[in-house]
Amino acid sequence: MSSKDQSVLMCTFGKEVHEGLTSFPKYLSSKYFYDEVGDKLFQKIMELPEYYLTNAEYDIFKLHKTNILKSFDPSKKGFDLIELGAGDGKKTKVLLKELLKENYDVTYHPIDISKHAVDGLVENLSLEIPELQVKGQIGEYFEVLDRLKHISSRKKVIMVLGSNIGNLLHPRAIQFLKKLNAVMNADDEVFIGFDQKKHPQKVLDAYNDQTGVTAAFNKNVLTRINKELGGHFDVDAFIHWEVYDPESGTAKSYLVSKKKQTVDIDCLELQVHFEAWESIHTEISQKYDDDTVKWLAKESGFVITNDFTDENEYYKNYVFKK
Ligand code: AVJ
Repeated sequence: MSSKDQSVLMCTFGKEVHEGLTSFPKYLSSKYFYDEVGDKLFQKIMELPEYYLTNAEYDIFKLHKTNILKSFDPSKKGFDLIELGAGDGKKTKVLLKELLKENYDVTYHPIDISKHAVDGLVENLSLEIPELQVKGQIGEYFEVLDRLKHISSRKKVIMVLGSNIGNLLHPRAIQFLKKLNAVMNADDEVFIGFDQKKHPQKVLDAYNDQTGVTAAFNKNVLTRINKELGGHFDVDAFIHWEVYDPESGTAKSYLVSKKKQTVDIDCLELQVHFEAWESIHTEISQKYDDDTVKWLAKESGFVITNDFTDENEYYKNYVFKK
């Protein structure tokens, strides 16, 4: 990334923090969780017993890898596998190893908003699967889509795993899927994970673990404001709070101020006032059912051609085509 890109990203961060913390009710975007510390905390989340999503998707890959790959490239003509929000690529490696074993001709393009994650993954793959062709890219979902069009003239399979789409409210999810649709050719497909509705307690536990890793992850956005924007948040003056609405399927995370307080953010020349028990909304993690996914696909010009689930049916991966 050039230093210009970096300063643009930094300015967007400052602008959005200003916007969110001067709004009522206050909010911050969950995309800012992921700095170096946030990446590590998210990796710890994925190892938590309560955070069933990662294992469920991992199980789907283990269970259905042969059929998943068949759906990607049935006649082994070669294709480009693009992963949006690749992170540490742990689950994807199951597929990547199988792809090579079965002699598919593939180039893997992991894309992530975190430079740290992309660099780490590319390095790790060069050691663990040296035969694999890898081209990492850094960027945000919406912005990176424009670059995808020109990635190659072969078939493209675009993966969005981890129920990452769940961070978007339905209208923005549709906007995102429409944009994906627009850069795809008739033959291309999307392989996308949607966490399913389930016992509300199971969802709540996943986002409010016993050991407090999720709380630390949520609070890290305040630490990041301290580090990058000269903020003076005392993170212990906030609690992590999770709610889940079984009707809408929306899990929401908040940071709640334990007291009336004023926090300076030097670089923004901003003083943020909190009433006692005032909240900052920081994340949504949407849960789905088949009808909702069908509706999202239809609204964005896709049809569902296949789906794969784990034995508990906690989680589903769907294949979308134009
Ligand atoms: C990476 C967005 C899928 O919402 O489940 C985990 C992030 N937040 N614990 C999710 C997250 C709190 C995660 N996604």
